[in-house]
Amino acid sequence: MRLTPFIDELPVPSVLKPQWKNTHGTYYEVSMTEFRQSLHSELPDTTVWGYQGNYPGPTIEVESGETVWIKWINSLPSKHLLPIDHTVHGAHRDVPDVRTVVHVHGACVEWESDGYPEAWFTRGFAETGRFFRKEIHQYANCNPASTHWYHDHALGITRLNMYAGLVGFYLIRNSRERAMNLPSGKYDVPLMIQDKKLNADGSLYYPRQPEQPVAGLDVSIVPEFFGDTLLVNGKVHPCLRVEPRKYRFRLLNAANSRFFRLKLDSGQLMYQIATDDGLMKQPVGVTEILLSPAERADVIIDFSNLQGQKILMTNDAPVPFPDGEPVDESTGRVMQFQITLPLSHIDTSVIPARLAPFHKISERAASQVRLLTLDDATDRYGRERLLLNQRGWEAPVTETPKFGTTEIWSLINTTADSHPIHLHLVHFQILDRRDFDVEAFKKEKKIYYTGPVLPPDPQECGWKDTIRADPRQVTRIIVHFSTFTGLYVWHCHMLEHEDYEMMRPYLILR
Ligand SMILES: [Cu+2]
Repeated sequence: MRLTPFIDELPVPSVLKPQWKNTHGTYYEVSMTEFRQSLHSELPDTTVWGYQGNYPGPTIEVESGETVWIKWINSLPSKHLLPIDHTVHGAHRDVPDVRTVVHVHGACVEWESDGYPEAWFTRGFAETGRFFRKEIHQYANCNPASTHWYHDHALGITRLNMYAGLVGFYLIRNSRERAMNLPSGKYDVPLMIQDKKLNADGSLYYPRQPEQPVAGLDVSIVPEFFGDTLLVNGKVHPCLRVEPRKYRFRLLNAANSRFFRLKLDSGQLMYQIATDDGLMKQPVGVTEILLSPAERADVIIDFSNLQGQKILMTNDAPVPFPDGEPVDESTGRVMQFQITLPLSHIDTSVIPARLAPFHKISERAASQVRLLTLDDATDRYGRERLLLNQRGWEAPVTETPKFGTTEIWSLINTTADSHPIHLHLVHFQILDRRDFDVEAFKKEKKIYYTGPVLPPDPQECGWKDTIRADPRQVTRIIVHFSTFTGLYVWHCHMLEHEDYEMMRPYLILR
């Protein structure tokens, strides 16, 4: 589908209103439903799934430390919008097709409310997965001010539920950040970037089969999904009319598998102020920002003195990343900023020279080093099946950090693609990356490094919950397990990988 770009205004999701709020906390109810919504003015409306009748769902805004309860309500039809592969883990014929469970990505949360993939529930909680514990989830929000997001996480169909539209922003704010005088209010705009394929009748297209169809299967999971059209906040190639002043944008890659490498065609700098889990030590001026699925970066863009101009946000990340196909005209453009609004008042917001204290965790603090491989395997249909540490989802738990300890996880990527690895609950720091000899490793199970130690990119110097593990490299992260105990997950955030079977449970022991 070729649709005229930059004719539709960027939608900004509304902020969710609570059912009630008192000194103990705040209670929300959020329904998931199927409805029709316009993704582009030249297309008929699209049937999507969303929260509170919106895709993306309403933005949930909370304070650091505020206790929040959310009743997530499944009011979806019993038939799925998209083709289900019943051969992948957790999606066999013995479970209902339409299952949901909500994960707040980046959340500091008890395990029973984390959105464990087997804690799914159906309409009216009629059926539930074996790890379902409660209808009302409780969030501690023991995080600094940060850009988080919520999305579906049901085992074996996460890629379909999220593609259908079950995604939204979850922003944590606090007085410390408010005192910094960053661009705020209508000058603080979240941007959720995704790719999709749309049929001429407006309906969502998701493949029933890979390019080489799998013999014997009506529907088969694909190795990765890459759409030919980019959307921001649920609108195809939108435009945003802005004032000639500074804006804060919260960039989120919410695509199934596509990486985005974002630039402005004006060549100007974006001042990154936050990573996945909060403000950085100091702002970093960058001309491009690479975001793998689920990564976030908050940036300040200054449109001062650019009155009347139009600035394009472009993307040039190959798919799969990093050695795949280049982008085309459609996937190479994200959205347009039109500096056409009059300045409503003098811009007094600032880009502070210092943002937040940040202390590097010392490697010596680690009591355990885990060597964890990212592996290619093949299933009984001859399809690629990606694994973590040679194990699938059903294998017994092997990562069992003790509460209060610090660990180094060495992610040994033996595959040809980059994988965004996400750990639930915790926030970590990246130590370094280093090339190694994959063939020798496969033969001898020993790591022979073939390159120098590479420090994290400037844009990664902060708290992270999702990190690129690049091909033929060992990526080391350092993690402190200090907020909750219980059963969580770690996984690749390319959703087609996560669903098959690049996801593992991990257990934080008391
Ligand atoms: Cu992956």
